[in-house]
Amino acid sequence: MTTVAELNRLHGLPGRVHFHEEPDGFVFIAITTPLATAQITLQGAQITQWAPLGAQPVIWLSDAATFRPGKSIRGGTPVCWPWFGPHALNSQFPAHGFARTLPWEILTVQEQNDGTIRIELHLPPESMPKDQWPHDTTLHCDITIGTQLDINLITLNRDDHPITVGQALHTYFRIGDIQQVRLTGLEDCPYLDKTLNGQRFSQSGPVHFSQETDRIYLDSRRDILIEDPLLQRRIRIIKSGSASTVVWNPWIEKAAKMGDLGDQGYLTMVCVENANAADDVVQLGPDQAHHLRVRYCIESLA
Ligand code: TA6
Repeated sequence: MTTVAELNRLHGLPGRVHFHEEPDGFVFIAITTPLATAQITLQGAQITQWAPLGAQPVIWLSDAATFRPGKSIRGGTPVCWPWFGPHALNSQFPAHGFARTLPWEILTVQEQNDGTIRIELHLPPESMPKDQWPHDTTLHCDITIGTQLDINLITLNRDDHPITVGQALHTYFRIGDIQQVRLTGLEDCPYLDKTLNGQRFSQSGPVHFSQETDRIYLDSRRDILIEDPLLQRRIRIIKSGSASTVVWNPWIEKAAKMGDLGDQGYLTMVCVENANAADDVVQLGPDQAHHLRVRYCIESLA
């Protein structure tokens, strides 16, 4: 694995992009620009912090998050790939796939003409566990950081046979109070309610939160808005290449059992995940690529 000194020599941008390492070897990328600040972990290509200049953090990270190699991080933008949720056949395989708990590699780091920072990473194919994923596939993640946050997750099937990929950007958003937040953009979408054994319902009106909420919305292709009256902002989620949207808040009991969500963490987070899950998993033929793209931006409610 490339040392942090080497990473800074190859990809560091003085005053903008700096690599640093925590005691147990966890490597972070710190991004500071006139537009925004952010932090990314090499493990999982996970954005653990992002705040446009002068704004409250938009990405939520648990106060009780732990950073241990091979262990998922509670918060940020976990990459769920090449399946979402439990593995369909083998419960021993990790929930949400292996991409979020493996070390990724930097391909390029650039400061672009508009002042944004673009970082391209990939998950080395040779690090993908062949017992879990006996396919020849590449996985890239392009991240552009500015007053907006763009993520493009690119899967390429290099095999001579079709593959089926489930995926999600399992993003945790920072909100003022889950009891006052509502989501719009999911009206009339069918959804599978995982708190009710996956029963199918249709969304009527905005989504409000008053209990554990764990839903896979299907055929959900419109912008999703997180309306946050306490922080007086809305977070707009613009997506393409994603037919599903997963909405999750563990609420009190489940949060207490999780151990890494913090005491009152559930109150200030909501997961709105751009996905291809359940009925919407992606079939890729030989040499076919799929792009799962999101753009997060904030708008004032004042
Ligand atoms: O996306 C919602 C969900 O599938 C929930 O069912 C819950 O398991 C959550 O993901 C967190 O999963 P994790 O494996 O990160 O603890």
